[in-house]
Amino acid sequence: MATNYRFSFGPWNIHEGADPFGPTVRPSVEFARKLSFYKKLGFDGVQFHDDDAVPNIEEKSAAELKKQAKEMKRAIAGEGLVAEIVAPRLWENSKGIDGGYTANDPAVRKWAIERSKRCVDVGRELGCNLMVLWLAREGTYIREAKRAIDAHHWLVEAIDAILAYDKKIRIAIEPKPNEPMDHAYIPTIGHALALAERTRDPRRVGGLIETAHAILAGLDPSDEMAFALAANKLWSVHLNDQNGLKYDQDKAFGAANLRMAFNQVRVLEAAGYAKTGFVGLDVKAMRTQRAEVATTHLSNSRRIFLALVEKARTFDTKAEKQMIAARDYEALEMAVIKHLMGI
Ligand code: 3MF
Ligand code: MG
Repeated sequence: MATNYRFSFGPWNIHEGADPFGPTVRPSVEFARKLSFYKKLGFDGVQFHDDDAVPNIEEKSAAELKKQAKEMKRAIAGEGLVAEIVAPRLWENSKGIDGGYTANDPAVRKWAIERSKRCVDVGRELGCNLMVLWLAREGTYIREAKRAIDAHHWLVEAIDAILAYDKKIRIAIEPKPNEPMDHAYIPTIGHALALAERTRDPRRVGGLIETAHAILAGLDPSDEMAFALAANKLWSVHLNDQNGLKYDQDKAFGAANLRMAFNQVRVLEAAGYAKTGFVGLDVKAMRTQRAEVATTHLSNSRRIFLALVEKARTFDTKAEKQMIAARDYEALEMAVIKHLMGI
């Protein structure tokens, strides 16, 4: 079926299979080789962490950073790809062990903002003005460890500093309720967009919704998306799937909750999302997967998405309207199930 959706993923989605309980099980794939997979798998956009584009970013001079980011732009253009987003990977640096923007230590807060500005610099060279903030360690293991009211002011200050640094940068906050922290300060899109309104330029602050993160918050991902879409603030997505309230699983899109996936596709269709944003995937191959088939989770997710677009477009809207008018939601539910099952 012909659609105008464009797909993206981050290089971290092709990975060695380590988990908290065991080491890597597949060889590392070099960055250039990862790039060579994108088009073959049906993808046009790359989601970058700042240090994917410029390794050891903190040790680089401004000139080196610019040069390397430019080289990366050439490398992706050579593969026919564009950079969709760039994200400061604050959570891997030892300085950010207890958070960056909300760390108790003012020197760490300063570092986190400076690192984010470097990330903006990388994005500029990559031709990308959309920065994703996954606020990984901005939260607490125990509530008494930080002062939450101050933390929320510091988040606004950090975002204001980034917005002031570059007049064109747009920030999409990626909410997640927990993991790695026990309690994250920005657990839902409602929190993210309320925070956005308190910044110096709310028009440049929106959201990215990840399916699994919404499920981890006990919420319906399509309703989270609708909340952001109604405000014109859904600037990217991380589609994947999640089996209940566990660790963040990043399963293939639709693999655990097919009907929920259908409803995410429906809401994106209803909003004409294909015209404005990339369909980003944030999926992990199962650890059991052999190296030669450790990218199929990406092409499968894309295929499931497109199959669900077809399902959304071929749902009998006339019958749907009648069932809604009659308030016969039992019939509507059965019609959805029959349509999804092809019976
Ligand atoms: C964690 C995530 C992250 C972010 C990514 C982009 C590793 O649960 O989803 O993926 O999406 O870092 O900022
Ligand atoms: Mg994500």
